[in-house]
Amino acid sequence: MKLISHGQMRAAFARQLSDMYGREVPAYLTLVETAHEVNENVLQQAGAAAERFGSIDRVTAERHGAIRVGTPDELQQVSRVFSALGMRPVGFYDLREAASRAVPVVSTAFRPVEAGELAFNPFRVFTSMLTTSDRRFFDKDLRQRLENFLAARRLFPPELLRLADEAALAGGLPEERAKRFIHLAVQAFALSAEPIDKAWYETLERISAVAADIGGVTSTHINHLTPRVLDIDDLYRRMTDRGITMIDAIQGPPRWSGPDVLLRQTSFRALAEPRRLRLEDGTVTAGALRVRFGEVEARGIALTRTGRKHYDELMALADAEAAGAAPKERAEVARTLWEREFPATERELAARGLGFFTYRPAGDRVPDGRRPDADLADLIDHGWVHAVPIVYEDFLPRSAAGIFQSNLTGEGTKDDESAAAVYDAGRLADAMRQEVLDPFALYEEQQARSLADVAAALGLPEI
Ligand code: OOG
Ligand code: NI
Repeated sequence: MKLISHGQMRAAFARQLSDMYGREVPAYLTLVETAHEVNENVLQQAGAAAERFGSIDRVTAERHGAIRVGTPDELQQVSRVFSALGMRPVGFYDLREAASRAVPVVSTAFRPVEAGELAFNPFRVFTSMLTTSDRRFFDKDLRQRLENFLAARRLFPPELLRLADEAALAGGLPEERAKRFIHLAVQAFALSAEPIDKAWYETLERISAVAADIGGVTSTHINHLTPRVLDIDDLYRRMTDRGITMIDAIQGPPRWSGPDVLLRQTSFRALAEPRRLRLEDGTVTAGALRVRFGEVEARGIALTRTGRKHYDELMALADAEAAGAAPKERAEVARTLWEREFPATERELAARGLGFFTYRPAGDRVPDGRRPDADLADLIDHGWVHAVPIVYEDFLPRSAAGIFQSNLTGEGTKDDESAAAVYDAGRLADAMRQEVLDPFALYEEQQARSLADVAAALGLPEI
């Protein structure tokens, strides 16, 4: 029987999730519409250059979502659902340390890993797990109550998990079952109409609004869905013109004259959504909670470990130089630093080993009597190879913390006297019984494969 592939299911899931989220959060539709306008505009002005980091079809369909779960078991179930969609856990982010406000979660991102799958549909989901055993946030009593509450809820119906496992095993699902799987998966991330225990929610909210959003309710929900845009500064202006209040800064590298690297993101503050609240006497009233928001992002070249180190150092320098300054001034300080310190061309990023590229032998090279050398900078400079940037497919812990924080109203509480519980990639991998992949290793492999092909084609030893 013909199977609907993981990639086809992922694309359908992303589309249907987007439809649902648009119905739930109309401001998201404004964001998508504005993103389309911006992308159209860039495409018209820049032509082919606009597609340097992916085809316009890919970029137009591209979204990332975010979800939050409470326990290792829940994370394991999430990983089964995403396996069926051809998405693997990549990267480990410790938001507990990256945020100044209380954000008691650690995260990974589920995404496709192969270039062909990413080009087909790059849908990814930033997935956070509550760190219930971190004593800095939850004392013994609260941890126990929290774990009891979480153990009693069920995020995913057994039928969904059964279909997920079947898809993972078979490499896809027959059409009817694929449709059923996608329907159930989308529903699992809808905002629930179940009444929320107000006192319990508020108990957790005093620790952190994120803890309340995760452990104060009986289901999970898609927390935001982020379109990709080709000019995020233009989008920021257009949203502001439309009367939507954005957070005060664009996260990530500054706008500058050199190549786009990594990831730039911005968001608008969570909107009040009607939720039903159960009071202590059992009555249910209409209330409102602000947890879901809108975010948009622009993506650039993936940096190597060395490139990333350089990036992190420049960010720290910008912070130090702009300490106490308003966001606009900080952006200006960062821009000046970048213009002075960061490689100004793709060629320099490639030759200095700071950015990831795929290489192929140049078919159009005019012979000049030279022999190629197994040296990358030399091959680039003498026209032996063409370099195509590898797009950054992951997230930035600091930006993620900024996005989380911009939506928290209170500081929350964190006891700095207690020791942090150890959560690392290995602990998430154990929970999921699945390796957490290292993003740098994925980009490295892709680049190395292309260089091996170049070496073979040019008759060179290893480059
Ligand atoms: C996730 C926040 C992080 C991003 O794009 O960095 C994130 C959340 O709010 O659950 O989505
Ligand atoms: Ni996000």
